[in-house]
Amino acid sequence: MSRVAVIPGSYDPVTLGHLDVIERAARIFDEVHVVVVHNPGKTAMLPIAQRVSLIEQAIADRALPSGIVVTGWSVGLLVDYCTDVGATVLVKGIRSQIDVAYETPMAIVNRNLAGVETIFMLPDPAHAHVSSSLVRQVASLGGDVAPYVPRAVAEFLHSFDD
Ligand code: COD
Repeated sequence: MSRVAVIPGSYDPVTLGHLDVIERAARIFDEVHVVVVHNPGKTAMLPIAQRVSLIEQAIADRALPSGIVVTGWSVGLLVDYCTDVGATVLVKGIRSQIDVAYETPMAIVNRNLAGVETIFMLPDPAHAHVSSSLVRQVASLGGDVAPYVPRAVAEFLHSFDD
């Protein structure tokens, strides 16, 4: 039986921290679904289709392991997507106690709803300070985001510079 995991996020935009978690999960699981979800608690910068496209470009550029699927999901519970694709595990990157506090109730609810377990993965210390919101802020103020994001995202964001 193949082991399938889902790695959900806003990915607005995808960062080197996200990619590190995706790459390491793809070495553990046979199939990894990177699922772009609208987070109602956040004001989105990019449409979901654009976020999906940037993740696909970043994965192609880095020659990540095979078995990675990238898609958007906006039609119901995330665990419904998991059930549809036969995933029994969600993978979440954990940078701090704040992430633990945010993710723990969702992990329990997702297990109660559909028996889907959540695995917390620690970040590469090199990227532990990186977040999409930091990238959005630096980009909006005209700073260089290249140290924090894959090349495709840096090029996309800098294409709006004067
Ligand atoms: N290093 C490692 N991990 C990182 C880094 C980094 N530098 N940056 C972010 N991460 C992790 C985050 O901790 C998170 O686990 C993941 O990457 C995605 O992060 P974001 O910021 O792109 O996405 P979020 O936090 O806005 O995504 C929230 C979800 C959409 C995943 C969440 O709201 C969710 O699971 N929604 C499901 C809706 C649902 O079904 N709800 C009902 C049951 S709870």
